[in-house]
Amino acid sequence: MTAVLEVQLQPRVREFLAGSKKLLIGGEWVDAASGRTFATFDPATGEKLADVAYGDATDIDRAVKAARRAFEGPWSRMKSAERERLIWRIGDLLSERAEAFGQLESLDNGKSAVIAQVVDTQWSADVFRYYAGWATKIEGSTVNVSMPFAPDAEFHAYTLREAVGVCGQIVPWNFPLLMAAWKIAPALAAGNTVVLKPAEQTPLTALLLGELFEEAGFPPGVVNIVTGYGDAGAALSAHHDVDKVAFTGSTEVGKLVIDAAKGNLKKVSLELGGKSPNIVFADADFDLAVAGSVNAWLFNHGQSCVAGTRLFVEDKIFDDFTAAVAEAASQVKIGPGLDPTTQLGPLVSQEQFDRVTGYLQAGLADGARALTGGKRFGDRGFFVEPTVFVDVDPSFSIVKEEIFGPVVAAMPFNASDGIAAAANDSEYGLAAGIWTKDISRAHKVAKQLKAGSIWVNQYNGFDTALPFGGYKQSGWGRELGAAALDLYTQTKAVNIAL
Ligand code: TXE
Repeated sequence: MTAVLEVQLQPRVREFLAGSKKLLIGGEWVDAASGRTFATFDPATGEKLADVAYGDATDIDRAVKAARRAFEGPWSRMKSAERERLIWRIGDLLSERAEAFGQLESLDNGKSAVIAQVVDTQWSADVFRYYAGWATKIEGSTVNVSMPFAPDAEFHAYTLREAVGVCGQIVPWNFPLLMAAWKIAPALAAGNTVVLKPAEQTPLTALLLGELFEEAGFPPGVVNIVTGYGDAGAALSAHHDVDKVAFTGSTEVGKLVIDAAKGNLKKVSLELGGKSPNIVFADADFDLAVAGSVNAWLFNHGQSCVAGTRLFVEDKIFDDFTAAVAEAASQVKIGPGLDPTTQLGPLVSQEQFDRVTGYLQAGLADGARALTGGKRFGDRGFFVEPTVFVDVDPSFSIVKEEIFGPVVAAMPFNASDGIAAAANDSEYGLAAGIWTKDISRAHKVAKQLKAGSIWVNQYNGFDTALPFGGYKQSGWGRELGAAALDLYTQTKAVNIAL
């Protein structure tokens, strides 16, 4: 971090960075049982930002016990209207402190502080407020029962929707605060307690969020936060007193979570990788589609599970369109997230930088041509140039695999051949974009695509009320909207003989 940028930090961020970063277990900030810590880094410089408690399986067990005590105790006795008030308060506190959260997220993750404030933090606040509203609206139903083998008997039957119990939640580093909000808010609204395991690359905003639960007046142990590495995530997935595990991360680790969860058959929801198609027809509004397509693969530096990284462009406009996309991408301002003029920050870590630059080399070695970019940016920090590849084949790794960086592979298509088969030619199925003025074609293609979210004449069109999740190897279950409550409730049928 340069001295110039350092002076811009909010007092709360300075104070937080200077203080010790412990685990939140049972309402107390505690060291890891082992006493160990690990470092988190500023990706704009590669320099150490802070040391954080290194939670492991022992700490996960302590946190699960605290979550169980809270679940069986004060939290289950609390009226839903009171839960609603507490969860809403988290939303308000996040909004009030959005600038500090944005700065801290920017320092830890590398993304623009402005985006982290306006998108990550304010949306997280909205997510808490949205699910606060649901706390008082989760209902069962009465059911007509007519048992054929007891024709003269009468029954009164109904369903109860109950909390699942203790929920383990494992989140990644691309949207550290937002992913925590997506998971914690619906879990609390449905009456569960939580053990959150943030990503080792970006543990800081989860800890700052942890402070808000005490301030808002939550009973101790309702939300527990254990910072650490994959071994802590594995211990949480395997723990026999955890009733549900929710995971966002790589498909590879998602499969490990399923295996670990088998021991007590805990419920599992997964939000995994993607290689989303973004389809531009020749009749689309050209300028809108160019801007939207750049946003589709470049937002969050391409470190987004929904990134539209397979750009299919109708052959008639392919050369003009890809040239315009490359030109727009080459104009993007690259720099540290704390600089308010920055549009593209560094990748999150050395590991991710190596991974993405490895794909750039693989693409070029396979014979792809970079219309712009193709290498690292500068010689310090984890910056990579936005890269538009053409002359690609579906067999190339840059077309098949999730890169999670600012890299797009563009391919022409002939509209009379249809586009669904090529677009669906992926093991993933998270999202897709369609750009056309022909509304009937938009509906037809939307129906043909195997993906959980379809955006027409826009990309990244998220809303808290809209369910989000993947087809195929992009995941299990749906987060956001009312759908997320299905992940965090179970149904009990009560049948009374009258
Ligand atoms: O993910 P991991 P990584 C993809 C993206 C990226 C790649 C690797 O392609 O390049 O994954 O990223 C915890 N049991 N996505 O290695 O390892 C880990 O500590 C339980 C897509 O960072 O999956 C972290 O908290 N948990 C994705 C979380 O899992 C384990 C977002 C995610 O880390 C564990 C991130 C284990 N055995 C990466 N091992 C998306 N869907 O948005 C690690 N973890």
